[in-house]
Amino acid sequence: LRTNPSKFSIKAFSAPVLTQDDLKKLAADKAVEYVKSGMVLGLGTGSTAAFVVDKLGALLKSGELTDIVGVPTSKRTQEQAAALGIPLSTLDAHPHLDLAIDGADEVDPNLDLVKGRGGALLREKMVEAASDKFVVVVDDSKLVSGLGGSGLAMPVEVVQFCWNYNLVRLQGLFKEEGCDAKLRLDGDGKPYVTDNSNYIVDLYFKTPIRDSGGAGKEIAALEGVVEHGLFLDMATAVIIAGGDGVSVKAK
Ligand code: ABF
Repeated sequence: LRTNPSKFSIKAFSAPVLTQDDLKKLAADKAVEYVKSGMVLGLGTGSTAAFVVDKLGALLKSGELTDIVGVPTSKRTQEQAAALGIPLSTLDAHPHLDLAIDGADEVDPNLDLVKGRGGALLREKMVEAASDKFVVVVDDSKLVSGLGGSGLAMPVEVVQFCWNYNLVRLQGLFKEEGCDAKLRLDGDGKPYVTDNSNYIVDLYFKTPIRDSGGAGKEIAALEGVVEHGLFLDMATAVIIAGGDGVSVKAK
């Protein structure tokens, strides 16, 4: 069969441009495939995790999922899930979770994470550490070659008592690495207060953290530090949505 090329015109099809929210939703939809009826679930915080919670609510409503219980990682998520009719619980009542799904701020090639720019790091770490599986949902803007390498905040939750004392001590810890530390402020210029009534000191590294395990231990050793945003060796899988589609990296 021969065709006369001159008779055919080639139409240029341009793929629809996906927004960052589209990518977050794609990752969220993929993560929800891990959820089975009857599971106790850790519900994450942040805009990507919110898509997960929305989807869980929709699947409960349609009857495709039944008997799930959610343990929220923040007051925001608690309110969102309650409004969607998702039965809620706590670590006190459910100290062992089947699966937690949450977003992240940075993901490195080992699937280690920086989390907590949304301010919910303490409850996130408690809930996710209590889960059999921890699935992370991100768009590909969160991928870094080394943690702290994005130049954005690595949060540390500190008690309010003498917060400046701890700010100075945190500033001193990684001075040689050119790291700066700042008290996080809210939109009104007042100290940002977490769900646990603590403050947050954000660390800004100029280059990726050389030894994130060691850094985490040094930070945690300071009295008055409640938790830090290095989530090391916790993720069992990371779902990444990008222009080329959704991929899953697992340990
Ligand atoms: C939570 O939400 C946090 O640990 C992280 O700080 C943030 C990510 O938010 P988003 O999905 O909106 O980028 O997962």
